[in-house]
Amino acid sequence: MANTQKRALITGITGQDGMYLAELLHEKDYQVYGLIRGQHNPKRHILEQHFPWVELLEGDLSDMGSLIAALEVSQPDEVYNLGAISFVALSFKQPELTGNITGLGALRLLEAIRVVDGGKGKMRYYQASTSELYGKVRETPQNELTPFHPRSPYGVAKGYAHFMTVNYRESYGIHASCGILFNHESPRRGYEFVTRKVTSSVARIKLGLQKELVLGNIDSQRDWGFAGDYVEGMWRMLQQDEPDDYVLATGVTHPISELLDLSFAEVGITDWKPYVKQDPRFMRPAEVDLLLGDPSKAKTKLGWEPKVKFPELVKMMVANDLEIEGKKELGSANSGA
Ligand code: F7E
Repeated sequence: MANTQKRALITGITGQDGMYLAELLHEKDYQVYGLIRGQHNPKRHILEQHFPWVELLEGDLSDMGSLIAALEVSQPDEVYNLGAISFVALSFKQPELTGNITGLGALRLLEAIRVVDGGKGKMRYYQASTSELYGKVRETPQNELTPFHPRSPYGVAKGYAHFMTVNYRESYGIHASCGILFNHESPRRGYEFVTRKVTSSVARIKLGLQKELVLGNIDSQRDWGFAGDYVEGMWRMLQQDEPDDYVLATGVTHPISELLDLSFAEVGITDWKPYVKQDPRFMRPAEVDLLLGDPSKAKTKLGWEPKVKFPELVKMMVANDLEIEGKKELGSANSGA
């Protein structure tokens, strides 16, 4: 009997979205392949320990041959391109690298699909587009038709990847879709992003491990959702008969001050001002002031809706960081440090 198990290849599998998506696809009985880059990738052991059912393939978005090889080995029905230099602040410091990985990386993967799939139309493609494309926003809320005006090398590189995906769809008939995802967070979020920086610092302040939290511009507003909800939307896009582009967002925006209010309240601190400092080091050369997404197309066409609300998300992240930081403290106390 022919093997009907679906196969998926994920780039960026070591990130929060990659992990949630891998879990979702595993639950749906996919064979999951993950592209992993570099010698001694520090996150490799996390995947091997917690996701033993993922088959890791060595490769890099900057290396076309490795992408062709990964597609030939995995023969995926679905390819999710989540790999990127995704930290906006870093993209200002390393714009060329960002262009190469975040922008050209998508082109290489699309081109590899074109070559390996050979026009059979078997391999569907998901491109992780982003609300950073809207940048200096032309209208609020932002939807699929809102013009793009990116404000960082990251946003510009994502614009290239976005339009290249549309172009491969229109030129070669590849089932390629872009998810324009607004900020999405989780206990697996990297510590460099503002939500995790705040929740981990709040936990450390509560435990007496840190005195203050130093931030950049706290006037910006973001439409923050839960990453676990968003990967479901990615998957739904690739189950449609026709490829298309969709906004995934909550439809509610929050200032950073609200993130601070909720996070500090979780540890019983009502006035956070004495703990929070600002430093120009964390300011960006150009800022995205306000993002607010309109997810109505995803709701109507994909039946997708985010479940976790912002206060619940913050609660989940602070609780997780209290546990992690508490264990670290216990570890150092036991070692007599
Ligand atoms: O910044 C401000 C910062 O780095 C949010 C990525 O996943 O979402 C993310 O991009 C806001 C900005 O996320 C600090 O200036 C203040 O206004 O958490 P962030 P981001 O830049 O919105 C989009 C959708 C993506 O696609 C990206 O890949 O917070 N902010 N003080 C700070 N931000 C950071 N990181 N650190 C601070 O100390």
